[in-house]
Amino acid sequence: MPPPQKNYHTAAPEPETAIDRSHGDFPVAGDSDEEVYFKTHKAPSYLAEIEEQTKQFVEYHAETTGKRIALVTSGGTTVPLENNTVRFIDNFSAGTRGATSAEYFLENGYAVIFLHREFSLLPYSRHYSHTTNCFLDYMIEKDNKVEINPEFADEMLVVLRKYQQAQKSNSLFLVPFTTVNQYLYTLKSMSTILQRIHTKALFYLAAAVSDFFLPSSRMPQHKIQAQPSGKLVVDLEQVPKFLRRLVDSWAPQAMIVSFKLETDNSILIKKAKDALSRYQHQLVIGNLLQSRKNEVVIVTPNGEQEWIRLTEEDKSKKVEIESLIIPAVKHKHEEWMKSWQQKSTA
Ligand code: PAZ
Repeated sequence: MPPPQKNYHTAAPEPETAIDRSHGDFPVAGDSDEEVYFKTHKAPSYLAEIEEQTKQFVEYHAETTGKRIALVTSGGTTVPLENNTVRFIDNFSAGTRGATSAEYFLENGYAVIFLHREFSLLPYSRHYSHTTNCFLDYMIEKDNKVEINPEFADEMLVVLRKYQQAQKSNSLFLVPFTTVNQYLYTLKSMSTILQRIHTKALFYLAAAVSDFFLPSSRMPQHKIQAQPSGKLVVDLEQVPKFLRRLVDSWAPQAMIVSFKLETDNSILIKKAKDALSRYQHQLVIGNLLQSRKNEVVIVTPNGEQEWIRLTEEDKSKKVEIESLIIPAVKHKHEEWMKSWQQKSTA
């Protein structure tokens, strides 16, 4: 059994919360937005430890199992409005897509780094941790002891075995984030570490990352007080587009799959295509907020669109759409690895 993973808590503000202005407010001309971002925002205090554990995880699979590694991002990032954070902006994502996909990646032979919003859904425990699925509802009391309700025991045994197998084989590494800053720093570090396995790395970016944020240079240290105007006006800036960096320099050989969420069906495909031409990565999975659990569209750089839809029968059998998405992604990843092999032997 691998040693138990250490828990990091990302939801509490950093202990040292003073605003660091030592880097100045004016970036050197010529830096890209992404470079400016990392120069003007502090790395999370726990990052070095997580990097070390990630290196061990990647090295273990590179040397021992030879498994491909999927970095799955999941859940929503927050945008703090104060350094000692009382208020923050958040989004709807519960991490269902990410946690469910992580399970199917494991079933399909991948090792998984699960970069997730702390307290959002996790692979395996997700079956019992949602508020409408309280784990206590699965228990009964018998002779003064707690037991699993026999009605659910068979199903739970299946989940338990898969969970224990993932643990025993050291195939699942959980890494939390809360804020958009923690997410960006951690993603950057992990991508650089994953260069070790070249094309065997797969990025599956299902997290709902904030598009706007409050730069640390303008963040008040303490709780925002009532304003004389009776209003609170928040002036946010655009989060730099890190996907370009990921593709160009953080993980140039990895296969990169991003998600595109829209609420208007008529623009979904166009937005997916725009993302592919802007970032030059390998796959966009488009989904609509309203129907994301029942249908998605896989869009490739050459314009192919493959819809994956649950049939009525699938729905009645409680088939999860991720069980269909992951084999399709795995297939594309195999093609990606082959194309690199051909390039290197040509
Ligand atoms: O976490 P969840 O299952 O509730 O939602 C998943 C999702 C819609 C956030 C994901 O499928 C997705 O589209 N992520 C990318 C969002 C975006 O930045 O467009």
